[in-house]
Amino acid sequence: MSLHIHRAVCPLDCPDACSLKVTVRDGKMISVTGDPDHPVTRGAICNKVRHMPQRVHHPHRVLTPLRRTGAKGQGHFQSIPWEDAYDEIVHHFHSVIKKYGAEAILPYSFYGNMGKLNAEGMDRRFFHRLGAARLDRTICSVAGSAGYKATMGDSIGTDPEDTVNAKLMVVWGANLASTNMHQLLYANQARKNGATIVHIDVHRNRTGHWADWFIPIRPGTDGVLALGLMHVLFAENLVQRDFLRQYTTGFEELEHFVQSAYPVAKVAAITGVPEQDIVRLAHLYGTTHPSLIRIGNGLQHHDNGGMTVRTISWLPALTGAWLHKGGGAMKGNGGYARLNHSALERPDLLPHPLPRTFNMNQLGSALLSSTPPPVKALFVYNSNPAISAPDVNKVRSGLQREDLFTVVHDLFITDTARYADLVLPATSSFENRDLYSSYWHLYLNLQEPILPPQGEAKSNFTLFKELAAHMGFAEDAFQVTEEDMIREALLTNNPYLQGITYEMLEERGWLKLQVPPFLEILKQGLLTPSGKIELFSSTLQSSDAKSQQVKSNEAESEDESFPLWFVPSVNHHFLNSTFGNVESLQVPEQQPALTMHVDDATVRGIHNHDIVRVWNQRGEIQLLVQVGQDVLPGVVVTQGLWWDDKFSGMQAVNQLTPQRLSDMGGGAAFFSTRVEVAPCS
Ligand SMILES: Nc1nc2c(c(=O)[nH]1)N[C@H]1C(S)=C(S)[C@@H](COP(=O)(O)OP(=O)(O)OC[C@H]3O[C@@H](n4cnc5c(=O)[nH]c(N)nc54)[C@H](O)[C@@H]3O)O[C@H]1N2
Ligand SMILES: Nc1nc2c(c(=O)[nH]1)N[C@H]1C(S)=C(S)[C@@H](COP(=O)(O)OP(=O)(O)OC[C@H]3O[C@@H](n4cnc5c(=O)[nH]c(N)nc54)[C@H](O)[C@@H]3O)O[C@H]1N2
Ligand code: SF4
Ligand SMILES: [Mo]
Repeated sequence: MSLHIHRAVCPLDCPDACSLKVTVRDGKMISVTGDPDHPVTRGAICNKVRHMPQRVHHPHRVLTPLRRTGAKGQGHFQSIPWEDAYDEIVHHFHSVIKKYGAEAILPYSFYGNMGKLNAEGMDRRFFHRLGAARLDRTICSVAGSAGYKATMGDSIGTDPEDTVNAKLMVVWGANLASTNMHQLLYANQARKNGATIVHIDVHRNRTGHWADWFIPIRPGTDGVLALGLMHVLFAENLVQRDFLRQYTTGFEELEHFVQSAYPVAKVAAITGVPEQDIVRLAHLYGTTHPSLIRIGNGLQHHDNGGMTVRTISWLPALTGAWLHKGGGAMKGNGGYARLNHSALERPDLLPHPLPRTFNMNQLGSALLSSTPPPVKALFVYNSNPAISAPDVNKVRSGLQREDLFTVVHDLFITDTARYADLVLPATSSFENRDLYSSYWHLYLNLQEPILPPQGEAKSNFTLFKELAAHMGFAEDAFQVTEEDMIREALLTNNPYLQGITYEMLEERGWLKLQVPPFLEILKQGLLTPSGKIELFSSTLQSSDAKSQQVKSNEAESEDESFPLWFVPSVNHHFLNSTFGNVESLQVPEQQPALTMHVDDATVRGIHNHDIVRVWNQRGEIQLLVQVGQDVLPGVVVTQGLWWDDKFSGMQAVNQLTPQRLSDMGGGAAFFSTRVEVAPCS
């Protein structure tokens, strides 16, 4: 018997990017815990990843390449050798390219594995060289990132390790208790030292129950609330004018604008937050230091997501919160860890003129479009769009096309893979070497293989490298090892990465970026055009404050004959759709449910625990209803991206969500959805 405890990295799309201790017995992962030595993980991990062995050694893992034998969507496959799979792909790609051009081939991927080499490395090189259509990877956080960048120049904010010093933490549209547990642990520490925790959300979920003060708000109106807070802060002179003069642009314009356009009564009417609560929150925010705003994804999955985050990101400048250790704001800190992306992705391999680009939020339309050339081949990896993409009925109609050649590389026969012509077995991240950064904390982590590849599984890195060889791509870009590529990624002029080497990562497992205190960054100058914090930016005209006013009032593009706002967010025990097939994690989630206000239920004759129909112009699903007071009237919430086969195909919540793009960055508008609900007859 052999028993080893290895250092590892959590590969999931989660801000915490935990450092793990994995026990491996006779080549099998048997337990996973948090690394007690990692300064942020500090021995704690979520329940999901403690169940990682059940995922890695799941009896349904795909262990060989598979060729489809039944109809698309049915999920019938037979095992084939890798060489046959490669030959088939090469044959199809060549014939598509000959007839329609390489732009008729579309890669579709996201961050099922956050590893740099496996999510944005060899795959990108391959598709660039192929000349395939490009994919704009917009499904997660681009809208808010664009909004935040308009103010701050980059995705940089407060170091989470400093936030234990905060005396006020505003958790805004983030479900920390489920999605960022180590920020919650810092908040608990801060609370012990007297901090107040405020949660602003459309749903009193785990985070709302944990917070000291939960403020329910109407969906998509957070920007207006922020403007109302600014109104009070300016009116009562709770702003730091020295800071504003020194480090910001446009504050006089902003002051004038909020004073005239956003009186508290109007803000209360739009947001549903009572006037006295707006004033109380403004006082708390204006008088407490250090104060931190944790900006979540709930804000940016709306039509107005960019502008909402942009507006909220003005607040810390008004009170000078950036001056205090642990104060400021945090939306994403990915800007600090920026690696050498051109070395990783090799855009120099792209043909000229550049191939067309599809926005991943509009995959359904891309597959159904008749604009030439049609998409004739689709290559999906690190993602499960038949569940996670907006308007999945369109996506599935596209996947159903007989003339579409679809390859899916995954660990499982997901709902997407069921439509594939070829399913290729992917390794788990624990079978690979890769480099990880976090979009929240400031550490880089190195993963070395601690398990052998299961069955005939191959990593994305190996798959695309070998596919390149089969396509006859002879460039150096396809001859490298994982270690070479990590070294290339680390060679950058990013000042925060200076001094970090492969050898040091190999020796210690993780390293902290060299990020100075925020005031220093401010003094050096931000990446905005003015180098300052831009309130009313020079790149986005001030007129979009007007569009904020209009857009925040309603989801103006949704059909108003559907009276209820539908917010389908993620759940506690899955990671997007990942883990949705792990029984020990399905059990605590019970079943897909809809949270509804008692007034909305009563007028519809709906009782607690009824099964209800939820529908709009795009589709219909059925859910178990939970009637109560955890949402405002007019709002319904469901959590979790459940797999189809678990509850007879009626719960894919994204049947109802729109492909519409947000105001900035082309982001997804999952939460700007309207529906009607009725009891099932
Ligand atoms: N357990 C678990 N953890 C995860 C994930 C998971 O699926 N499960 N997913 C990971 C990924 S990819 C991401 S991007 C992050 C996302 O994590 P978060 O940033 O927490 O984002 P969400 O959970 O999408 O939404 C956060 C909250 O926004 C609320 N919300 C929706 N609309 C509005 C609104 O208009 N105003 C306000 N104030 N609140 C609103 C929702 O009710 C929800 O509580 O989590 C990561 N971590
Ligand atoms: N209704 C609604 N929809 C949403 C959201 C929401 O809040 N509400 N959140 C959105 C957000 S923020 C995000 S980020 C997206 C995420 O959506 P997806 O990118 O689809 O993420 P997952 O559903 O976790 O699927 C990831 C897949 O990658 C596979 N995978 C893991 N590791 C590897 C690997 O190394 N190689 C390969 N080839 N495959 C691997 C996993 O097995 C899994 O099937 O979902 C979005 N969809
Ligand atoms: S999912 Fe998040 S909290 Fe859980 S182990 Fe991974 S990084 Fe840590
Ligand atoms: Mo995400």
